[in-house]
Amino acid sequence: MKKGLKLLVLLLVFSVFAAGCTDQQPSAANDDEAAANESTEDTQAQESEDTSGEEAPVNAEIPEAVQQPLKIAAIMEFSTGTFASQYVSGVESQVKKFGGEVQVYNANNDLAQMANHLQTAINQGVDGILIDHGRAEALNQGVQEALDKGIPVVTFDNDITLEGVTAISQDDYSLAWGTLKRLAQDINGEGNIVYVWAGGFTPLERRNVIYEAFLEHYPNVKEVARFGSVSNNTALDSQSQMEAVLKKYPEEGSIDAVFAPYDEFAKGVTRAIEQAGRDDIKVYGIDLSDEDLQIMQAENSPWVATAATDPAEVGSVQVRFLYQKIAGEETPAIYALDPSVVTQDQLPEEAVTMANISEHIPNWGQSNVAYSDWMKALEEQNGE
Ligand code: SR1
Repeated sequence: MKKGLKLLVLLLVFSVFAAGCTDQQPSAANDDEAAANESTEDTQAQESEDTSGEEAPVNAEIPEAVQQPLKIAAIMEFSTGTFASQYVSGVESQVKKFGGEVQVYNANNDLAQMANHLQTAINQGVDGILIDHGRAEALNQGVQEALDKGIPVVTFDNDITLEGVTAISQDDYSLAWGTLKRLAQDINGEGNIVYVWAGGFTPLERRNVIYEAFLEHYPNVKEVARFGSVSNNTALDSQSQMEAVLKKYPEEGSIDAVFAPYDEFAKGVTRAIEQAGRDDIKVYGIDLSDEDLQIMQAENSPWVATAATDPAEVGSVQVRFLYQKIAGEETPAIYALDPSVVTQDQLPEEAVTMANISEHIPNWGQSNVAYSDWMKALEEQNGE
C-alpha cells in the first residue's frame, strides 16, 4: 500500500476506534454493523440509561412482570479466571437483590455445549437469558428462538447483532488503546514487544483491531514474538510460553514490553518475567481483580499498567438491562461501559483491593447504569 494511502487508512482506523469503532477481523464480521453504529448509539444509550448520581424514588411502581421471583439463565462460554468469577458474582448479587434466581451454565470453552445450554434454558421456559462470551455463529439460532418465544436476551462480549438483543461490552477498543498508549509513551515509541493473543473471542478480536492500528501508528515498535491460547489454565500456559520466548531473547534490553490484553495472560507473563529476573521488561495488561492488584503492587512488579472496568458491575448492568426488557422497557441495542487505565504509580504503598480502588482511580466504576426508578423499590421489597 502506498504511504499516503496507508496513512489515510490509519487515520480512518483511529478516528473509527475513537468513535466507538469497527471490528476488522473476519471471524468477528458480525461486529461490523453494530460497531459502526456504536458511537452514536452508545452516546444516546448512555444519555438515556446512565442516571449516575440520581436518587431513584423508592416508592416507584414495580412493573407487574418483575414482581414475582424470576428465573434467569446465565449462559457462559467459560468461568475460569478472576474476571469471570467477579462477573458471576455481579450477576448473582443483582438477581438476588431483585428477588430472582439465576442458574449459571458453564460451557468450558465449548461453543457447541454453550448452544446446548442455551437450548436447555429455552426449553425450561426461563424468564430471561444472559449470554457471556460465545460467538454469533454458534448461538444466533438459539437466541432467535428465545426471542421468538418472548424470552428477552442480553449479551456481553458477544458478536450477536439480532434485533431485540441488547449487547453490552467494556468498550474493548478503549481498553486496548488505554493500555497501549501508556506502553508507547513508556518506550518513547520505539522498541521490541511481545504480544499475547488468541483469536475467536469477541473482546480479544476487538482489542486486536486496535493493536494492529497501534503497530501501524508506531512503526518503530517491533513485535518480536506472539503467542497465546485460552484454556482452563490460561495463566499457566502463558507463563510457559513466555518462558520459551525469554529463552529465545536472553539479552537484557532485547524485549522492552509485553502487551497482554487479558489478565490471565498478564499473570502468566508476569510470573515468567519475575522468575527469569528480567527487570528490563514491563507488562501492559487488561482487566483487574484483587489478585491482579496484588501482583501489580508487589515490589518491582513488571506489570505496570492495565485498563479495566469493574467486572462485577458489568454483570449487574447486564442483569438490570434484562429486567428492564422483562418489564417491557426500551433498552438500547448496544451499551459500552467506560474503562479506566490503572497504573502502578497511581497505587499507594498499602494493599488496594477492588473494594477500595475507587479511592485511588478517578471515575472508577459506574453505578446506576440501567437503573430504572422501580428497581430500588424492587430491591427493598426483597429486603436488599
Ligand atoms: C478470552 S476473553 C477474555 C476477556 O473477556 C473479558 O472481556 C475480560 O475483559 C477478558 O479480558
